Amino acid sequence: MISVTVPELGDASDVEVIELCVKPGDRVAVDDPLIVIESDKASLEIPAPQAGIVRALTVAIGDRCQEGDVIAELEIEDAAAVAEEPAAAVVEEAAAEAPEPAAPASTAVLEVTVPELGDAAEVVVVDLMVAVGDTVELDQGLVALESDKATMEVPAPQAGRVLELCLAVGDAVTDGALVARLEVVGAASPAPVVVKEAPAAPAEAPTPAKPAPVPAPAAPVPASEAPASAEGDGGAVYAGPAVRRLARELGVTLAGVTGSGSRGRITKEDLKAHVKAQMTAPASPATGGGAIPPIPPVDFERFGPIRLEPISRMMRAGAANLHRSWLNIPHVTQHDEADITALEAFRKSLKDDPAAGGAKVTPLAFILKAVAGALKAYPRVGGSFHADGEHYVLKDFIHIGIAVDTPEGLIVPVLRDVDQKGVLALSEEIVSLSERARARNLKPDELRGGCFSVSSLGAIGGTGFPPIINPPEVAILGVAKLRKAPLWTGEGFEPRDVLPLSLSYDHRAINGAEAGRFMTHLC
Ligand code: CAO
Repeated sequence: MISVTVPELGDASDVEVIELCVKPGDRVAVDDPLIVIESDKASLEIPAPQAGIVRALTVAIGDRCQEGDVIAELEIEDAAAVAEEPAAAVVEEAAAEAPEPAAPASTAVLEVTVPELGDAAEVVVVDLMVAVGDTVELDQGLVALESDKATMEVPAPQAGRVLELCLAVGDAVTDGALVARLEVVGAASPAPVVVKEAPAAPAEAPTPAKPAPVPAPAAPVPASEAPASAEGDGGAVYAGPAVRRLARELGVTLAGVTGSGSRGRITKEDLKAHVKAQMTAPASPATGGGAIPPIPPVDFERFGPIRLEPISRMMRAGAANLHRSWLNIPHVTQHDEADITALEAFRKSLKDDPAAGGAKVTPLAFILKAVAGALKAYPRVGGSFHADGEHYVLKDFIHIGIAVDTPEGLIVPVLRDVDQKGVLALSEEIVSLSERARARNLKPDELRGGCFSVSSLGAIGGTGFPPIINPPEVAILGVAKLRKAPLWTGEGFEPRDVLPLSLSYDHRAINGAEAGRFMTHLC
């Protein structure tokens, strides 16, 4: 039996389970998808690492999980073949009937939760008393919790092995919060713990010679060590993960919030009060700033029949990112036009060129190549502000994101080392990335690390638009529709292929002269 865990998530701290692709008892081949998870940026399938039979899914739709969390128990194919069907029914029976202790060493996963807390609405984790992989005795303390009045331990409800610790020191938790997952021998006992699934091997199944290898899930990052958010609120502030998540959603820097909890811990109420205070603070016309006046809600039904359409999670996350960028970054947009007559003639000639192998080559591949050249000449345009606020990051690589329009919303996959690739390779990559973006099949790695983005609306139309910067990048190129225009050659007007380009840049990072030079170089 192996435990399948959430892989490295890159920038995403947690993800939501949006689809279960299998059920207990299903036989899966290697790489068959088990579940689909979704972060703010993308959806990701977690595949079966080996062929086998799904013994248990330890997550449900809507659950949030983190890197290293166990999502399924898989009996690997060889053992599964000996065990024979109907595996699922046997597992369910094993869970329900709690077989005799004499039965071969079947294992179950116990979820240990925070017990009823009485008066205390919230307690803080003050000590982790065990580590992942530790063997624990019945009643051995797993974590220590502290309310305003007392300290308590959450004991192991059965002897077993710690598969995962789900809390970190400093977390604020309430009744029922998941503390740990324990692997125990035999079926799980009932209360006080919650047993989600009992992935026990069938009674007839041979016991593996060695204990099942369980990939050690990554220990959760203590809240106090959580990576700083874009707002830079990590590190010194004292707040639990739920409060940090809410702060990120609201775009609030926790460092500016006063905590009313014990030892200055910031509660959700503190955060809400902070936001309220900001919203109601009077704006001074002389100095600017202050709260943004909200747009009052409208009862649209007063004007005619309406329909409500759900907004996808990706659209909502995208909206928050765009809003944050628009409000935080002083955007300036520089417009220009490139005469790409020769380039277009060459591109069209590729259609009949056997060397191109029938590849779909659009102007975008050439634009990426040209941008890579311009970024080499003007590396600040591909740079980023350092989180310390005192340095600027110059990158010795040229990775460029492309905005892809998908039914779920806008997504920006990143092409790596664009300067080192040819136009045909880039063309293939654009097609592959955009197809996979639309099929929600991109890997987290393909969505990060960009130095610059290109948003091409050229196939759709328009004469130019100011694109919104995709932080931590400091510049983005908007591409509008190529058109035939009469250009003055010095002797007369000639019909030329003209491509409108718009560069939005962060004026704190790049000054106008540099942006102008970059655009001239690009054109
Ligand atoms: N002017 C005129 N025609 C253009 C053009 C331009 N600037 N750019 C592309 N075209 C043409 C292509 O050449 C192709 O025609 P042919 O097949 O005859 O050559 C056609 O338009 C369709 O191109 P495409 O859209 O399939 O491919 P692409 O490489 O240009 O773009 C991608 C790929 C993924 C960027 C695009 O499909 C997409 O999603 N664009 C939308 C991006 C977006 O939404 N940006 C806005 C972000 S801000 O809200």
